[in-house]
Formats: sequence, C-alpha cells, structure tokens
Amino acid sequence: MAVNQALAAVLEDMAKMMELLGENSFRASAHARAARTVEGLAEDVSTLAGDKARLTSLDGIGSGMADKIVEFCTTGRIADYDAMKAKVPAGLLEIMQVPGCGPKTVKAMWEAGITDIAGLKRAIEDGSLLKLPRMGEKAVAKIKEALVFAAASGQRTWLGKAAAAAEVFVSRLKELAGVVRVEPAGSLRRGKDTIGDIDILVSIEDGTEKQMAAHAHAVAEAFRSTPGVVQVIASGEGKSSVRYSLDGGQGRWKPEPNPEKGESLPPTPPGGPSIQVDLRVLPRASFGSAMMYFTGSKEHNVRLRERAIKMGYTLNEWGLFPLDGNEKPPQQRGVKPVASETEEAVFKALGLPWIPPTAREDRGELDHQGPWKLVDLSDIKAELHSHTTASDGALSIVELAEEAKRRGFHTIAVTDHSQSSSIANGLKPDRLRRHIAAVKEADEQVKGITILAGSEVDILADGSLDYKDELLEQLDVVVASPHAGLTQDPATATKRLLKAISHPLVHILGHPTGRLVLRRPGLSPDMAELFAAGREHGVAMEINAHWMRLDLRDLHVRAAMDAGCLFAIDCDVHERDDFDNLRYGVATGQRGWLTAERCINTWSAAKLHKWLKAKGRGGT
Ligand code: DGT
Ligand code: CA
Ligand code: CA
Ligand code: ZN
Repeated sequence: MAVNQALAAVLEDMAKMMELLGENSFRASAHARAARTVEGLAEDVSTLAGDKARLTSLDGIGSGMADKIVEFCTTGRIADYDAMKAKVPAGLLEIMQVPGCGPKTVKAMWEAGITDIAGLKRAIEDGSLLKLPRMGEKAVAKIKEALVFAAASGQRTWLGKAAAAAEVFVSRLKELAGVVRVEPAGSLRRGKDTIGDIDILVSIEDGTEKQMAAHAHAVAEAFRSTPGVVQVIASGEGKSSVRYSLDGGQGRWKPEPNPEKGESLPPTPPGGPSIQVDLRVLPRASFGSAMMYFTGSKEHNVRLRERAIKMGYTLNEWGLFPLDGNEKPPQQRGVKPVASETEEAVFKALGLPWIPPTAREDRGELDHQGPWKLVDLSDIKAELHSHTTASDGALSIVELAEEAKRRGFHTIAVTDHSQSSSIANGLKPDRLRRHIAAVKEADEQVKGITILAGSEVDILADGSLDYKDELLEQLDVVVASPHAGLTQDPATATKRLLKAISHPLVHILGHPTGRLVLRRPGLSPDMAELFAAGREHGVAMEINAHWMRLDLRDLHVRAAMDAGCLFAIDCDVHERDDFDNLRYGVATGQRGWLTAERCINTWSAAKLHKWLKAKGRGGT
C-alpha cells in the first residue's frame, strides 16, 4: 500500500518540521502518532477518505487530521506540509536521521546556520559545532562517528552475510550466565533475501529484579563489546543497537560488477560495509509475544492485531491481553496476559496454528487451513546441481560425493558447466564423455551414495541447448540454465526459456532468471507462461540456494506452486561450504509455501531416480 507509506512519510516529516519550527510539541507528536497509524493500516487509506467517521475512529486521528488525510488522498498534497517545507531546509530532516541529532539539537544547529549534512561536517571540522548548547566533546564525537556510517545505514545486505553476522552474536550471548534463549528475529528469521538490520532477542531467567537487571546489563555489555562492532548507536539495558562490520566478499562473484550482464552495485560507504544489529533483552514470560512482534513482518503483525481485536483481545510485544477499554497499556497495569510465553500459545489463543516465520508476510497466511507442512531442511536428501574441478568447482568427484554422503544425502548429481561457459572452463563434448565415465567409476568406488552424471547445460540466447541431443541422452541429469544474455527483453527471454523447458531431455531449469541479489535484475520473462510449461513438460524449477542467487525468488515459488510445478532446491556446489547455503534455499521455498512432496530433493532415491530416467523416454 504505497499510498499509506507516502502519507505516513509526509506526516512524519510534518512532525519533525513542527519540532524544528518550535511549534506546540503536542501537535508534533500527534502527527507522528497519526503517521504510525496510517502506516499500520490494513487497508488502503484512500478507500477510507470518503468516510470521515471511520477515519476519526482510528487511533490518534482527530477531525483536523482526518481533513488532512482527505486532502492528501484527493489532491495528492497537504497545504500545511507545503507551507512548512518552504520554511524548513530539507537538509535538516536528513540531519535528524543521524543518531545523536534530536530535534532540539538540530534546531540549535539551524540557528547557527547549519542546514545540511555538508554544513554539519564543516562545523565538526572547524570546531564550531562544539560551541552550540549541549554539545560536548563526547556528543560531537558521536555525531562524527555516526556520519561515517550514515552512508551504510539504509543499505541492505545479503541474507547469507547477515546470517553469518548474527551467528557471531548469538553464539557469544548464549554462553552468558542467566541467559535462557538467544534468537534472531526480524527479516532474518523470516528468511528474506535481503536484510536491513539484524534483530536479536535474548530472554533471561526469572529472579529478583536486581538479579534480572544484572543479567540484562551483562548481556548488553557483551553485545556492545563483540569483536567487529564498529559503532555503538544506542545503549540501554533493554535495548541496544550497534553497527557491525561485514567483509566485502561476494561469494564466488568478483567484487567488480559486470555491466555486460546488467550488473551494478551500491557504492561502498566510507566506513566499509556494515550492518546494524538491534538487541532486546526480555523476561522469559513475554518471550513468545516479543518474538512474534519483532519477527514481523509489520504487515503480518497488523493482521494479527486486527484478528485479536475482533476476538476481544489486544496484542502487543508483552502478550495477548483481554480488551478492557482502558487506554493505559495492560502490561503497565499488572494485567495478566492470556498468552505470552510461547508463540504457540499466542497463536493458539488467536485460534491459529503456529505459523512458520517464513510465511509471516501478510500473503494470506491467517486464512491457511490446517497445520503448516512446508518443506524443511531435514527433508532434503539429494543435491542435483554441483561442479567439480573439471569445470569451476574446488572438489573432485569423490570429494564432492563424500561430502554429500556426510551430510546424509542419498544422491549427488555432478553437473559441470557446458562448452559455452568458457570462463567457467565448460566441458567440450569429448571432455564431457570422459567425465561421464569418471563419474560412473566414482559411483562404483564410493559406497552409500549414488553419484549421477549430469551437466549444467547453458541455455543459449535463442533457447537452444549447448550440447547435441545424442550427448544429452547419455546424462542422468540435465540442468539447463541461462548464464549469458541476461539483459534480453522479456519477450525474447520468455521464448528462450520456453524452448529450453519444452526440450524433452531437460530435468531442471537452473536459476531461471539469472538474477543476482543486490547486483543484477536478470531476465524478466513471463513467469506464468514458464510455470505452465514447466508443469506440462515435467521440468522442475530450481530454487538456487546460494544467497547471491535465491532464484527462483519467494513470490515466483508461490506462483509456481499454484501452477502445479515441481521444484529442485540445489546449492549449485562449487566448494565444500556451499552445502551450508541449503537453508537459504529452503527458507525461500518456505516463503513460497513449498511443500516437501513438490520438491524432488526430498524424494526417496528410488522415486527420484525413476523420475530422472523417465525423461526423454516417452514419460515425464
Ligand atoms: P529489515 O530490517 O528492513 O530487513 O526488516 P524487518 O522486518 O526486520 O524490520 P525491522 O528491523 O524494522 O523490525 C523488526 C520487526 O519488528 C518487524 O518485522 C516488525 C516489528 N516492528 C518494528 N517496528 C514496528 C512498528 O513500528 N510497528 C509494528 N507493527 N511492528 C514493528
Ligand atoms: Ca530487521
Ligand atoms: Ca531492527
Ligand atoms: Zn550454475
């Protein structure tokens, strides 16, 4: 609901400008409150614009505010806002985003002639900032530090990178005395393909108030002093925020983007890549409701709160409470929650099964009937896309197979690159023939796992495959993937991929769009057409599990599920650690409501091998 967000941003700016203009602080906070209400609305605010009574029944919206909302919805602007914008330099609002720059401070800056970030930087350099009221050495140092990282805030990072960073904090905090649980929440727990900031929740054991405060203090201390923390943004016992430095590595991709493939990257901020990490320390008793609140998504939370209200409850991070008409928050009045300790209990009291975090996106999950049965990491029993030293992988066939076996897989398919992928040392037909023989030999040699001979065959720009059929016929598995020509127009891309899908020897469509997260958009074919064809020809759609790819993405998975497609979740293994990316592929599958039955990697060896053999021999 883009309108809600646009209006909320305007109201938010109005609140800030009122503070800078020294207007009544009650009016300013009323605008901030209205902004939150509008942002959290379950419906498009413009559909309410004709119904003033409904508008004024909303939290924090009086008659004057309702008029402004109607004005915005009908004319696209608010006259008061325009008037304020004419008075307040836009740069001041940017300064207000910097930690340490609250309204009073920024007002004083303005009076001293500072009107934008550049001016603020100059005032730090020439020492004039120090002369402002309430500006000590420490406050200036904090602002200076914040400015270094300002460019990094607002940037998102890859799921795999954020997960690794979160793990550093989680394993450190878990060891502390009095800590019961440490869990990532937010978009990371939901398995989104990009992460804005990391949210970590810690629950501490029950005790006297003094004991609990001491534990919370120790947790916050340990959090802020974690090696790699480059900035402390906020510090309190209950909530702390830091920035944590990330390495600049981008998996097996070169840090320099390749414009020929339509790649670009955001500039590296001056402080180097980093991510914000938010910590919240909570009592055990409200851990479940806090996990729900801070896992989000925001939109999912809005739906849950609506449902709670309809059932006579109010839901917040402290628990699910009976609705009693009292304005003061129930937890502050000593009201006992109906449920709060576990997510299961809260969902149950709301008449819902426990909803997997990956499905909490307000995509109809509250209407889902019956218990959730999404594909799980432990269901995966086969890896069907991997590379060895024959092309651009780091492991030999046997090393690859031993690793797959160690991870409990019954099958590994060796799918080195085809001849056109010359940068990846793709195999010419004669090399592929010898490679097939080597794979068969390794399969004899390594017991306890089936090693299949396959290829990741390039889908050429016109949709034809990179080997002749007579060679493809000798393979157990054919993964067909686009690697070049990734800036094709949608119609050409659709034709190209449809041709590959309808090829009778293709089992899996590898990373169908060729997108790279935060790097290149890849192809944008007509996905509905691809999925219909995938279903018709019995081709499994790949969810490439590398955090740089996650291709198909969540919404594509959902569409392909609805279209009746099969799926393959594969790590596209190039080195040993790539197997660890499986969880990101599974999370992406779950975000598209993928079930285990539809994912060929979960099938028994017998079922999978039979399905693979049927291709090209008249069956599907
Ligand atoms: P991100 O960090 O941009 O990748 O996305 P999230 O979903 O992690 O968002 P974040 O970090 O701002 O907040 C974490 C969760 O906390 C969010 O999913 C829902 C909850 N939350 C935070 N702020 C609000 C709020 O103002 N209203 C509501 N309803 N929920 C909030
Ligand atoms: Ca977050
Ligand atoms: Ca956050
Ligand atoms: Zn590949």
